[in-house]
Amino acid sequence: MTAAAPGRLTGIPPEAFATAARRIMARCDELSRVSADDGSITRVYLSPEHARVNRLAAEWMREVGMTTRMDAAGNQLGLLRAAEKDAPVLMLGSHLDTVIDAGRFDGILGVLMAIETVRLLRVPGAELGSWRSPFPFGIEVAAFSDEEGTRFGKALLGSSAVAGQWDESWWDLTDADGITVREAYREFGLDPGRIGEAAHTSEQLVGYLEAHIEQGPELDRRSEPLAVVSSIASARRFQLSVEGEARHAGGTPYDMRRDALLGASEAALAVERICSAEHHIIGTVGQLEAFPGAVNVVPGEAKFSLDLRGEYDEKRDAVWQRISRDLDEIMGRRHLRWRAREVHQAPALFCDPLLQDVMAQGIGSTLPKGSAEPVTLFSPAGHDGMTIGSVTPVGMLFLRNPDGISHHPDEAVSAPDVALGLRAFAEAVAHRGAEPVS
Ligand code: HGY
Ligand code: MN
Ligand code: MN
Repeated sequence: MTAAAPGRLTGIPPEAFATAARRIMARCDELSRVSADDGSITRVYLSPEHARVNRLAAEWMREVGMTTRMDAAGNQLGLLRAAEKDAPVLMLGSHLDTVIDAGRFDGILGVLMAIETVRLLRVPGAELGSWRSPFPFGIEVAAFSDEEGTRFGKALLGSSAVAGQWDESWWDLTDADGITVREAYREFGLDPGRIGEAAHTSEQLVGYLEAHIEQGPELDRRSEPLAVVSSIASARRFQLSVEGEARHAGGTPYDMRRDALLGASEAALAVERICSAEHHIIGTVGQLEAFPGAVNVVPGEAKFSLDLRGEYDEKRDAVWQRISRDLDEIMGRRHLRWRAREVHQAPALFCDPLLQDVMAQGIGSTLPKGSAEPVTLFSPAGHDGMTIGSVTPVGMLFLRNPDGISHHPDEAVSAPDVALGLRAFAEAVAHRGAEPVS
Protein backbone atom coordinates (compact mmCIF):
# COMPACT_ATOMS: atom_id res chain seq x y z
CA MET A 1 0.00 0.00 0.00
CA THR A 2 1.56 3.39 -0.95
CA ALA A 3 2.27 5.72 1.95
CA ALA A 4 -0.56 7.83 3.25
CA ALA A 5 -0.63 11.50 2.32
CA PRO A 6 1.53 13.39 4.86
CA GLY A 7 -0.44 14.62 7.85
CA ARG A 8 0.52 16.90 10.71
CA LEU A 9 0.94 14.10 13.22
CA THR A 10 3.92 12.40 11.62
CA GLY A 11 5.57 12.25 15.04
CA ILE A 12 2.95 9.81 16.35
CA PRO A 13 3.83 6.17 15.59
CA PRO A 14 1.00 4.30 13.76
CA GLU A 15 0.80 1.73 16.55
CA ALA A 16 -0.24 4.50 18.98
CA PHE A 17 -3.55 4.75 17.09
CA ALA A 18 -4.01 0.96 17.14
CA THR A 19 -3.30 0.86 20.90
CA ALA A 20 -5.77 3.66 21.53
CA ALA A 21 -8.36 1.88 19.38
CA ARG A 22 -8.03 -1.27 21.46
CA ARG A 23 -8.48 0.81 24.63
CA ILE A 24 -11.57 2.45 23.13
CA MET A 25 -13.14 -0.89 22.18
CA ALA A 26 -12.50 -2.29 25.67
CA ARG A 27 -14.05 0.79 27.27
CA CYS A 28 -17.09 0.64 24.99
CA ASP A 29 -17.60 -2.87 26.39
CA GLU A 30 -17.07 -1.61 29.95
CA LEU A 31 -19.63 1.18 29.51
CA SER A 32 -22.09 -1.23 27.88
CA ARG A 33 -22.29 -3.07 31.20
CA VAL A 34 -23.62 0.06 32.92
CA SER A 35 -27.30 -0.42 32.14
CA ALA A 36 -30.71 -0.26 33.80
CA ASP A 37 -31.53 -3.61 32.17
CA ASP A 38 -29.74 -6.93 32.62
CA GLY A 39 -28.61 -8.36 29.30
CA SER A 40 -29.29 -5.19 27.28
CA ILE A 41 -28.08 -1.59 27.22
CA THR A 42 -30.44 1.14 28.43
CA ARG A 43 -29.03 4.29 30.05
CA VAL A 44 -31.27 7.31 30.37
CA TYR A 45 -30.93 10.90 31.53
CA LEU A 46 -30.47 11.54 35.28
CA SER A 47 -30.49 7.83 36.14
CA PRO A 48 -28.07 5.98 38.45
CA GLU A 49 -26.48 4.58 35.26
CA HIS A 50 -25.95 8.12 33.96
CA ALA A 51 -24.12 9.00 37.19
CA ARG A 52 -21.94 5.88 36.94
CA VAL A 53 -20.82 6.45 33.35
CA ASN A 54 -20.12 10.10 34.14
CA ARG A 55 -17.76 8.96 36.91
CA LEU A 56 -16.00 6.53 34.56
CA ALA A 57 -15.66 9.15 31.82
CA ALA A 58 -14.33 11.68 34.35
CA GLU A 59 -11.70 9.15 35.52
CA TRP A 60 -10.57 8.58 31.92
CA MET A 61 -10.51 12.33 31.23
CA ARG A 62 -8.29 12.92 34.28
CA GLU A 63 -6.08 10.01 33.19
CA VAL A 64 -5.05 12.01 30.10
CA GLY A 65 -4.44 15.21 32.07
CA MET A 66 -7.77 17.03 31.84
CA THR A 67 -9.50 18.77 34.71
CA THR A 68 -13.08 17.54 35.02
CA ARG A 69 -16.48 18.77 36.15
CA MET A 70 -20.10 17.79 35.75
CA ASP A 71 -22.04 20.82 34.55
CA ALA A 72 -25.45 22.08 35.67
CA ALA A 73 -27.24 19.84 33.13
CA GLY A 74 -25.45 16.63 34.07
CA ASN A 75 -22.99 16.71 31.14
CA GLN A 76 -19.53 15.39 32.05
CA LEU A 77 -16.81 17.76 30.83
CA GLY A 78 -13.03 17.52 30.66
CA LEU A 79 -10.70 20.44 29.92
CA LEU A 80 -7.16 20.52 28.56
CA ARG A 81 -6.18 24.17 28.82
CA ALA A 82 -4.14 26.11 26.28
CA ALA A 83 -0.97 27.92 27.30
CA GLU A 84 -2.98 31.14 27.42
CA LYS A 85 -5.33 30.67 30.40
CA ASP A 86 -8.49 32.35 29.02
CA ALA A 87 -8.13 30.97 25.50
CA PRO A 88 -11.32 29.64 23.85
CA VAL A 89 -11.76 25.89 23.44
CA LEU A 90 -12.37 23.48 20.61
CA MET A 91 -15.08 21.15 21.94
CA LEU A 92 -14.88 17.45 21.06
CA GLY A 93 -17.45 14.93 22.15
CA SER A 94 -20.67 13.02 21.79
CA HIS A 95 -23.21 11.50 24.21
CA LEU A 96 -23.25 8.71 26.83
CA ASP A 97 -27.00 8.18 27.07
CA THR A 98 -28.70 5.49 24.97
CA VAL A 99 -32.00 4.38 23.50
CA ILE A 100 -33.70 1.30 24.93
CA ASP A 101 -31.86 -1.97 24.11
CA ALA A 102 -29.09 0.03 22.46
CA GLY A 103 -25.81 -0.78 20.79
CA ARG A 104 -22.39 -0.23 22.39
CA PHE A 105 -21.12 2.56 20.12
CA ASP A 106 -23.82 5.19 19.39
CA GLY A 107 -22.44 8.27 21.16
CA ILE A 108 -20.05 6.37 23.42
CA LEU A 109 -17.48 5.88 20.65
CA GLY A 110 -17.27 9.63 20.03
CA VAL A 111 -16.69 10.46 23.69
CA LEU A 112 -13.91 7.88 23.99
CA MET A 113 -12.29 8.96 20.69
CA ALA A 114 -12.29 12.54 21.97
CA ILE A 115 -10.50 11.48 25.17
CA GLU A 116 -7.91 9.48 23.19
CA THR A 117 -7.39 12.44 20.85
CA VAL A 118 -6.40 14.50 23.90
CA ARG A 119 -3.97 11.76 24.93
CA LEU A 120 -2.38 11.85 21.46
CA LEU A 121 -2.17 15.64 21.08
CA ARG A 122 -1.39 16.94 24.62
CA VAL A 123 2.02 18.44 25.40
CA PRO A 124 3.72 18.91 28.82
CA GLY A 125 2.42 21.91 30.74
CA ALA A 126 4.32 24.43 32.84
CA GLU A 127 3.99 22.48 36.09
CA LEU A 128 5.76 19.13 36.39
CA GLY A 129 3.37 16.31 35.45
CA SER A 130 0.80 18.67 33.93
CA TRP A 131 -0.40 18.72 30.35
CA ARG A 132 -1.74 21.39 28.04
CA SER A 133 -3.11 21.89 24.54
CA PRO A 134 -0.43 22.59 21.91
CA PHE A 135 -2.85 24.88 20.05
CA PRO A 136 -3.85 28.51 20.60
CA PHE A 137 -7.12 27.06 21.94
CA GLY A 138 -7.86 24.59 24.71
CA ILE A 139 -9.64 21.29 24.13
CA GLU A 140 -12.85 20.55 26.03
CA VAL A 141 -14.32 17.04 25.86
CA ALA A 142 -18.10 16.93 26.33
CA ALA A 143 -19.89 13.71 27.30
CA PHE A 144 -23.43 14.91 26.70
CA SER A 145 -26.07 13.53 29.03
CA ASP A 146 -29.26 13.27 26.94
CA GLU A 147 -28.96 13.21 23.17
CA GLU A 148 -31.61 10.53 22.61
CA GLY A 149 -34.51 11.94 24.62
CA THR A 150 -35.37 8.37 25.72
CA ARG A 151 -36.65 9.31 29.20
CA PHE A 152 -38.56 12.56 28.67
CA GLY A 153 -39.31 12.47 24.92
CA LYS A 154 -37.53 15.74 24.16
CA ALA A 155 -34.08 15.01 22.72
CA LEU A 156 -30.82 16.96 23.03
CA LEU A 157 -31.54 18.28 26.54
CA GLY A 158 -27.90 18.10 27.70
CA SER A 159 -26.37 19.84 24.69
CA SER A 160 -29.26 22.35 24.56
CA ALA A 161 -28.17 23.56 28.01
CA VAL A 162 -24.56 23.87 26.79
CA ALA A 163 -25.80 25.87 23.80
CA GLY A 164 -27.74 28.18 26.14
CA GLN A 165 -31.02 27.01 24.59
CA TRP A 166 -32.76 25.58 27.66
CA ASP A 167 -36.54 26.12 27.46
CA GLU A 168 -38.27 26.66 30.83
CA SER A 169 -41.22 24.51 29.68
CA TRP A 170 -38.93 21.46 29.71
CA TRP A 171 -38.93 21.40 33.54
CA ASP A 172 -42.48 20.05 33.43
CA LEU A 173 -41.81 17.23 30.93
CA THR A 174 -42.52 13.91 32.59
CA ASP A 175 -41.15 10.38 32.21
CA ALA A 176 -43.21 7.17 32.08
CA ASP A 177 -43.54 7.29 35.90
CA GLY A 178 -44.78 10.89 35.92
CA ILE A 179 -41.49 12.24 37.32
CA THR A 180 -40.78 15.74 35.97
CA VAL A 181 -37.41 16.91 34.68
CA ARG A 182 -37.32 19.31 37.63
CA GLU A 183 -37.83 16.48 40.15
CA ALA A 184 -35.30 14.28 38.35
CA TYR A 185 -32.72 17.11 38.50
CA ARG A 186 -33.12 17.43 42.25
CA GLU A 187 -32.99 13.66 42.75
CA PHE A 188 -29.77 13.56 40.69
CA GLY A 189 -28.27 16.33 42.84
CA LEU A 190 -28.62 19.14 40.31
CA ASP A 191 -30.14 22.56 41.00
CA PRO A 192 -32.60 23.57 38.23
CA GLY A 193 -32.00 27.20 39.18
CA ARG A 194 -28.39 26.93 37.98
CA ILE A 195 -29.10 25.53 34.49
CA GLY A 196 -27.85 28.76 32.93
CA GLU A 197 -24.34 27.99 34.19
CA ALA A 198 -24.05 25.17 31.64
CA ALA A 199 -24.22 27.60 28.72
CA HIS A 200 -21.16 28.28 26.59
CA THR A 201 -20.96 31.49 24.54
CA SER A 202 -19.70 31.72 20.95
CA GLU A 203 -16.66 33.62 22.23
CA GLN A 204 -15.71 30.68 24.46
CA LEU A 205 -15.80 28.18 21.60
CA VAL A 206 -13.67 27.74 18.48
CA GLY A 207 -15.88 24.93 17.17
CA TYR A 208 -17.29 21.47 17.88
CA LEU A 209 -16.08 18.20 16.34
CA GLU A 210 -17.83 14.85 16.81
CA ALA A 211 -16.91 11.37 15.66
CA HIS A 212 -19.83 8.95 15.41
CA ILE A 213 -20.67 5.61 13.84
CA GLU A 214 -22.69 5.98 10.68
CA GLN A 215 -26.20 4.85 11.58
CA GLY A 216 -26.85 3.60 8.08
CA PRO A 217 -25.26 1.34 5.41
CA GLU A 218 -23.63 3.91 3.08
CA LEU A 219 -19.98 3.45 4.10
CA ASP A 220 -20.38 -0.33 4.25
CA ARG A 221 -21.93 -0.37 0.76
CA ARG A 222 -19.09 1.79 -0.61
CA SER A 223 -16.41 -0.24 1.25
CA GLU A 224 -15.14 3.01 2.79
CA PRO A 225 -14.12 3.30 6.47
CA LEU A 226 -14.65 7.05 7.01
CA ALA A 227 -16.73 9.98 5.78
CA VAL A 228 -17.06 13.71 6.32
CA VAL A 229 -20.58 14.72 7.35
CA SER A 230 -22.15 17.51 5.25
CA SER A 231 -25.30 18.12 7.29
CA ILE A 232 -27.51 16.63 10.01
CA ALA A 233 -31.20 16.07 9.30
CA SER A 234 -33.75 18.34 10.93
CA ALA A 235 -36.15 16.59 13.31
CA ARG A 236 -39.75 16.86 14.41
CA ARG A 237 -41.29 14.34 16.83
CA PHE A 238 -45.02 14.03 17.55
CA GLN A 239 -47.25 12.03 19.87
CA LEU A 240 -50.57 11.40 18.07
CA SER A 241 -53.86 10.05 19.41
CA VAL A 242 -56.85 8.62 17.52
CA GLU A 243 -60.32 8.49 19.05
CA GLY A 244 -62.97 6.00 17.95
CA GLU A 245 -65.33 3.87 20.02
CA ALA A 246 -64.62 0.79 22.10
CA ARG A 247 -67.17 -1.98 21.40
CA HIS A 248 -67.65 -5.72 21.68
CA ALA A 249 -65.25 -7.59 19.35
CA GLY A 250 -67.89 -10.16 18.49
CA GLY A 251 -71.20 -8.40 18.49
CA THR A 252 -70.19 -5.23 16.61
CA PRO A 253 -70.74 -5.44 12.82
CA TYR A 254 -68.03 -3.84 10.69
CA ASP A 255 -70.31 -1.07 9.44
CA MET A 256 -70.74 0.11 13.05
CA ARG A 257 -67.09 0.04 14.04
CA ARG A 258 -64.91 3.10 14.74
CA ASP A 259 -61.69 1.18 15.23
CA ALA A 260 -58.94 3.57 16.39
CA LEU A 261 -56.16 1.02 15.91
CA LEU A 262 -57.03 0.52 12.24
CA GLY A 263 -57.03 4.29 11.77
CA ALA A 264 -53.57 4.55 13.36
CA SER A 265 -52.36 1.59 11.29
CA GLU A 266 -53.48 3.23 8.04
CA ALA A 267 -51.76 6.41 9.22
CA ALA A 268 -48.46 4.56 9.73
CA LEU A 269 -48.69 3.14 6.20
CA ALA A 270 -49.46 6.64 4.85
CA VAL A 271 -46.29 7.95 6.54
CA GLU A 272 -44.25 5.23 4.83
CA ARG A 273 -45.89 5.81 1.43
CA ILE A 274 -45.45 9.62 1.51
CA CYS A 275 -41.90 9.74 2.94
CA SER A 276 -40.45 6.87 0.89
CA ALA A 277 -41.38 8.74 -2.29
CA GLU A 278 -39.26 11.75 -1.22
CA HIS A 279 -35.44 12.34 -1.19
CA HIS A 280 -33.83 12.58 2.29
CA ILE A 281 -37.20 12.68 4.05
CA ILE A 282 -37.64 9.94 6.64
CA GLY A 283 -40.80 9.23 8.69
CA THR A 284 -41.06 6.48 11.30
CA VAL A 285 -43.83 5.30 13.60
CA GLY A 286 -41.87 3.70 16.43
CA GLN A 287 -44.56 3.45 19.12
CA LEU A 288 -48.18 2.27 18.71
CA GLU A 289 -50.61 1.39 21.50
CA ALA A 290 -54.30 0.40 21.46
CA PHE A 291 -56.75 1.05 24.29
CA PRO A 292 -58.34 -0.48 26.26
CA GLY A 293 -55.99 -3.16 24.94
CA ALA A 294 -58.27 -6.17 25.54
CA VAL A 295 -58.35 -9.02 23.02
CA ASN A 296 -62.13 -8.95 22.78
CA VAL A 297 -62.69 -5.17 22.54
CA VAL A 298 -62.60 -3.05 19.36
CA PRO A 299 -59.94 -0.40 20.21
CA GLY A 300 -61.67 2.86 21.04
CA GLU A 301 -58.38 4.76 21.25
CA ALA A 302 -54.90 4.47 19.80
CA LYS A 303 -51.71 6.43 20.46
CA PHE A 304 -48.67 6.47 18.21
CA SER A 305 -45.44 8.40 17.69
CA LEU A 306 -44.07 10.03 14.56
CA ASP A 307 -40.37 10.75 14.05
CA LEU A 308 -40.08 12.96 10.94
CA ARG A 309 -36.73 14.13 9.53
CA GLY A 310 -35.51 15.96 6.48
CA GLU A 311 -32.38 17.45 4.96
CA TYR A 312 -34.20 20.80 4.71
CA ASP A 313 -36.63 22.15 7.29
CA GLU A 314 -38.99 23.58 4.68
CA LYS A 315 -39.35 20.30 2.80
CA ARG A 316 -39.82 18.38 6.04
CA ASP A 317 -42.60 20.78 7.04
CA ALA A 318 -44.30 20.47 3.64
CA VAL A 319 -44.30 16.68 4.05
CA TRP A 320 -45.83 17.06 7.53
CA GLN A 321 -48.65 19.08 5.92
CA ARG A 322 -49.19 16.30 3.39
CA ILE A 323 -49.25 13.65 6.10
CA SER A 324 -51.75 15.74 8.06
CA ARG A 325 -54.05 15.99 5.02
CA ASP A 326 -53.88 12.20 4.58
CA LEU A 327 -54.71 11.71 8.24
CA ASP A 328 -57.75 13.98 7.85
CA GLU A 329 -58.94 11.80 4.94
CA ILE A 330 -58.26 8.47 6.73
CA MET A 331 -59.88 9.47 10.01
CA GLY A 332 -62.79 11.14 8.27
CA ARG A 333 -63.55 8.01 6.24
CA ARG A 334 -63.39 5.88 9.42
CA HIS A 335 -65.44 8.33 11.56
CA LEU A 336 -62.47 8.84 13.87
CA ARG A 337 -60.92 11.95 15.39
CA TRP A 338 -57.13 12.56 15.61
CA ARG A 339 -54.82 15.10 17.18
CA ALA A 340 -51.05 15.57 17.34
CA ARG A 341 -48.81 17.02 20.06
CA GLU A 342 -45.29 18.04 18.99
CA VAL A 343 -42.72 16.93 21.58
CA HIS A 344 -39.42 17.74 19.86
CA GLN A 345 -38.15 19.91 17.05
CA ALA A 346 -34.60 20.69 15.90
CA PRO A 347 -33.57 22.49 12.71
CA ALA A 348 -31.21 20.94 10.16
CA LEU A 349 -27.53 21.61 10.88
CA PHE A 350 -25.16 22.33 7.98
CA CYS A 351 -21.60 21.49 8.97
CA ASP A 352 -19.11 24.35 8.80
CA PRO A 353 -17.10 24.44 5.52
CA LEU A 354 -13.76 24.93 7.32
CA LEU A 355 -14.47 22.03 9.70
CA GLN A 356 -15.61 19.86 6.81
CA ASP A 357 -12.32 20.74 5.11
CA VAL A 358 -10.12 19.91 8.10
CA MET A 359 -12.08 16.65 8.52
CA ALA A 360 -11.45 15.83 4.84
CA GLN A 361 -7.74 16.58 5.32
CA GLY A 362 -7.78 14.35 8.40
CA ILE A 363 -9.27 11.48 6.41
CA GLY A 364 -6.86 12.26 3.57
CA SER A 365 -3.93 11.59 5.92
CA THR A 366 -5.20 8.00 6.27
CA LEU A 367 -5.49 7.41 2.51
CA PRO A 368 -2.77 6.52 -0.01
CA LYS A 369 -1.34 9.53 -1.87
CA GLY A 370 -3.42 10.45 -4.89
CA SER A 371 -6.61 8.90 -3.47
CA ALA A 372 -9.96 10.31 -4.49
CA GLU A 373 -11.65 12.93 -2.29
CA PRO A 374 -12.98 11.44 0.97
CA VAL A 375 -16.67 10.42 1.02
CA THR A 376 -19.11 13.09 2.23
CA LEU A 377 -22.46 11.95 3.67
CA PHE A 378 -25.72 13.56 4.82
CA SER A 379 -26.67 12.36 8.32
CA PRO A 380 -30.30 11.25 8.61
CA ALA A 381 -29.50 10.51 12.26
CA GLY A 382 -29.62 13.35 14.76
CA HIS A 383 -26.61 14.43 16.81
CA ASP A 384 -25.70 16.94 19.53
CA GLY A 385 -24.18 19.19 16.90
CA MET A 386 -27.76 20.23 16.02
CA THR A 387 -27.90 22.36 19.16
CA ILE A 388 -24.21 23.17 19.61
CA GLY A 389 -24.28 24.51 16.04
CA SER A 390 -26.34 27.44 17.31
CA VAL A 391 -23.29 28.82 19.14
CA THR A 392 -20.28 27.49 17.23
CA PRO A 393 -19.31 25.84 13.92
CA VAL A 394 -19.74 22.05 13.78
CA GLY A 395 -17.82 19.29 12.02
CA MET A 396 -18.47 15.54 12.10
CA LEU A 397 -16.68 12.34 11.15
CA PHE A 398 -18.53 9.09 10.40
CA LEU A 399 -17.01 5.66 10.95
CA ARG A 400 -18.21 2.59 9.06
CA ASN A 401 -20.79 0.48 10.88
CA PRO A 402 -21.05 -2.86 9.03
CA ASP A 403 -24.61 -3.32 7.70
CA GLY A 404 -25.44 0.09 9.22
CA ILE A 405 -27.64 -1.34 11.96
CA SER A 406 -27.90 1.00 14.96
CA HIS A 407 -30.17 1.63 17.95
CA HIS A 408 -29.76 -2.16 18.21
CA PRO A 409 -27.40 -4.52 20.08
CA ASP A 410 -25.81 -5.61 16.76
CA GLU A 411 -24.45 -2.06 16.14
CA ALA A 412 -20.77 -2.51 15.31
CA VAL A 413 -17.47 -0.86 14.41
CA SER A 414 -14.09 -2.50 13.83
CA ALA A 415 -10.92 -1.73 15.80
CA PRO A 416 -8.95 -1.05 12.58
CA ASP A 417 -11.60 1.47 11.49
CA VAL A 418 -11.47 3.08 14.94
CA ALA A 419 -7.67 3.41 14.63
CA LEU A 420 -8.09 5.02 11.20
CA GLY A 421 -10.90 7.23 12.47
CA LEU A 422 -8.84 8.31 15.46
CA ARG A 423 -5.94 9.26 13.15
CA ALA A 424 -8.29 11.25 10.93
CA PHE A 425 -10.00 12.94 13.89
CA ALA A 426 -6.73 13.89 15.60
CA GLU A 427 -5.36 15.17 12.29
CA ALA A 428 -8.50 17.25 11.81
CA VAL A 429 -7.95 18.83 15.24
CA ALA A 430 -4.31 19.54 14.32
CA HIS A 431 -5.37 21.08 11.01
CA ARG A 432 -7.90 23.26 12.89
CA GLY A 433 -5.05 24.23 15.21
CA ALA A 434 -3.13 25.58 12.22
CA GLU A 435 -5.99 27.91 11.27
CA PRO A 436 -6.71 31.31 12.86
CA VAL A 437 -8.56 30.84 16.17
CA SER A 438 -11.64 32.77 15.08
O1 HGY B 1 -32.54 9.54 16.77
C1 HGY B 1 -31.48 9.88 16.30
O2 HGY B 1 -31.35 10.17 15.14
C2 HGY B 1 -30.27 9.93 17.18
O3 HGY B 1 -29.62 8.68 17.15
N1 HGY B 1 -30.63 10.28 18.51
MN1 MN C 1 -28.86 7.45 18.77
MN1 MN D 1 -25.87 9.24 18.65
